[in-house]
Amino acid sequence: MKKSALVTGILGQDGPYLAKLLLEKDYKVYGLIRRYSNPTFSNLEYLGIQDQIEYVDGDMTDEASLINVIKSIRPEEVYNLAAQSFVGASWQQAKLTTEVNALGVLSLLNAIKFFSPTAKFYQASTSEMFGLSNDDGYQDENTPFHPRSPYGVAKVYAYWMTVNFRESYNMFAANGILFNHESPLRGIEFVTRKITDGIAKIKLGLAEDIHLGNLDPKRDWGFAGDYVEAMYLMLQQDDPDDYVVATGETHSVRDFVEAAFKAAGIEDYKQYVKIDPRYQRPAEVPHLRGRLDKVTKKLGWKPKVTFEELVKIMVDADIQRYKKKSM
Ligand code: NAP
Ligand code: G4F
Repeated sequence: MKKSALVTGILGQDGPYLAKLLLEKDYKVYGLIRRYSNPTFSNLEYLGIQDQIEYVDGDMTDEASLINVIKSIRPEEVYNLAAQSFVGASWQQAKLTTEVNALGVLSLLNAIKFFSPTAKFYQASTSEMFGLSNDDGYQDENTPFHPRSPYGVAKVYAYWMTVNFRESYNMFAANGILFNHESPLRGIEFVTRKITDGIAKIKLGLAEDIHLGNLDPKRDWGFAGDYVEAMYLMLQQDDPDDYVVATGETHSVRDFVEAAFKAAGIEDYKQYVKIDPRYQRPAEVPHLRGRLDKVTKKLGWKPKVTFEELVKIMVDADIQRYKKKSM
């Protein structure tokens, strides 16, 4: 019998990479999708796996739909990747962000507790929970949380609810505290993809500049394809636990801009970048850098793709995409 896994957020960035990994390991993969007037399967198509997933209908804000899904498929593993994941939008849509990212997780945990209590549960927690936390230059599993956005606040709730279900009901519930991870499948509004997409347009004469907010914040950026392996490994352990997943390196947004223009063969980037206050946030997370000792020691996980390789992969993919479109 094949092992079965339910992946929420299957149409996003991480969902397709994780689904591909699980399919390679011979899992039966169910993907949760919500009603949408015009859903896009383009990320699954990009990886060539759109026909290998069994799609199930549900929405994180509709508890009954989650109960129906869990009751009907009783998956052995549940990866909860669904979220309103764009930090910038979370000030405008704080309540929606809370309903999906916090209360939605409670609903899913309850559905599992009642209808598939032995299922192993993965919660997509985030370095945004650290926010403004005091640290020694790194954040790890013991760093206190100080979220800076409604997104971060909602994720802290979901983190603790996951811990609480583990401690209260003896469920296998694990948090992956993932630092920023990117890829050619990254949503276009996130800064890395906005930069690489913008550079591709500039390179091919389709745009003149890129409008960005604050270039000073530092992030620990890795490759999404590496990070889904850590998610999988967390659920293969005998005991549930929480893990930071990161590269241990940090770079500013400015560094990313510079490296991406360089990867596209454009040396003098400054003339193409316009600072636009519309993209600055009411409260910023200035510095993220994860310490990956625990995930390396306990799970044997390490990132494979370097910062420079990641930038190049993304720039090349966007240039190819626009070249294909124009053919
Ligand atoms: P993403 O590309 O934004 O994907 C999120 C997915 O969630 C989308 O497929 C979206 O569906 C789905 N979703 C949103 N609201 C929903 C709802 N009400 N019901 C059901 N599904 C809903 O995010 P990602 O980058 O893959 O990240 C995956 C998870 O990891 C998220 O929870 C994110 O917060 C977390 N995380 C990400 C990073 C990172 O750097 N990428 C780091 C740490 C944690 P639609 O396609 O229908 O919109
Ligand atoms: O790419 P971002 O929007 O990602 P952010 O806010 O770090 O959040 C991402 O990573 C989190 C993990 O730490 C995830 F939990 C979350 O779901 C998401 O995947 O912004 C990165 C930085 C910020 O400091 C932002 O202020 O880039 C800065 N920035 C500067 N100009 C910009 C822009 N961000 C965006 N999106 N657009 C800009 O024009």
